[in-house]
Amino acid sequence: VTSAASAAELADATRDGDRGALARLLTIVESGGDAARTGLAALRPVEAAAVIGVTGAPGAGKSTLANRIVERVRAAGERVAVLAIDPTSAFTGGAILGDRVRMQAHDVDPGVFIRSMATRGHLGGLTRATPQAIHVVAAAGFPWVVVETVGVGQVEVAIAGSADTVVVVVNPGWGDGVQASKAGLLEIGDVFVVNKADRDGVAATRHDLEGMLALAGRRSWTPPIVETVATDGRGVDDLWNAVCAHGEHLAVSGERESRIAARAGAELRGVVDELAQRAADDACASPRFSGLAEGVARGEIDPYGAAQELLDEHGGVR
Ligand SMILES: Nc1nc2c(ncn2[C@@H]2O[C@H](COP(=O)(O)OP(=O)(O)OP(=O)(O)O)[C@@H](O)[C@H]2O)c(=O)[nH]1
Ligand SMILES: [Mg+2]
Repeated sequence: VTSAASAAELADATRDGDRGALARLLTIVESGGDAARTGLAALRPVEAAAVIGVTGAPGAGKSTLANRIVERVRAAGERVAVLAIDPTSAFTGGAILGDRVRMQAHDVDPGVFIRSMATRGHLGGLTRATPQAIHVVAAAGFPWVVVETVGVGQVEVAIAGSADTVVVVVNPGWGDGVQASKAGLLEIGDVFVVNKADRDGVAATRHDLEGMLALAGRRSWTPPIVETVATDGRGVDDLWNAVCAHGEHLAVSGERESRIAARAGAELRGVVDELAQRAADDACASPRFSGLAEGVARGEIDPYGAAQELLDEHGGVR
């Protein structure tokens, strides 16, 4: 357990560009609790980073494309952090190792910081931890953040959806467009990428996407569809141009503020969840818990009444 004082020290060191401190602070932020609270308080205020979400089915080429985006940001002379969020990694460890190996080219570049966010089975905690990790890397001097999430499951899709620019990656063939629509990715995509365009079925997949996007109705921004071969870099200029065009759109439409607010909303919701969970844990650790449980078992008290007594005893959520 890291003390509150050292979390504040880590925050100072992080602001001064200490990468080790940054890594440790991110671990604290993942865990939540008082140390996270102190560390984040010591970091603020931080100018919001430009966040690019990259999402899509497992194996679609998200990491390879994220790598390409990192190259473009670096070519523009800006510093960039990558947060790779993989819900399965806690169990296999394999995907993250693969990401690290693939992204190794950037590991020697001080302008790039790569971090795998471990979920350790607490997927819900990522709703809070991801926006907070974005604050932390922004404070450490990375104005660009690429967030990679697998586009399956509500939490991952919500995390991807609160980026400033959401890049949805599909592949040709296998009805990927339909998969994307089922996962709720059509609604959140600002730029669609048909990656692995070296394979058959690109035109059909583009056609599917166009049809489904048209059905989804008009928005103030019409999401472009670009074709890439992430492995050899083909089409990556188109992707980067589309991302930059969307950034322009966010700036002129004022939509960037609403994206930032949406991210803050997700963070706030996550913190409320964390505090409520902690209050529940405290209440159930009460010495009165087992007695009340016996009362419920004997039918002497209803479970809601018993729960209320436990929560009242602890004065609610602190
Ligand atoms: N043929 C071909 N293969 C690609 C392309 N892009 C990526 N790949 C390969 O597809 C595999 C998966 O790529 P990743 O970038 O790891 O995909 P991912 O979506 O990050 O995968 P997960 O994080 O495991 O969900 C790797 O073997 C890549 O080399 C492409 O455009 N064409
Ligand atoms: Mg990946």
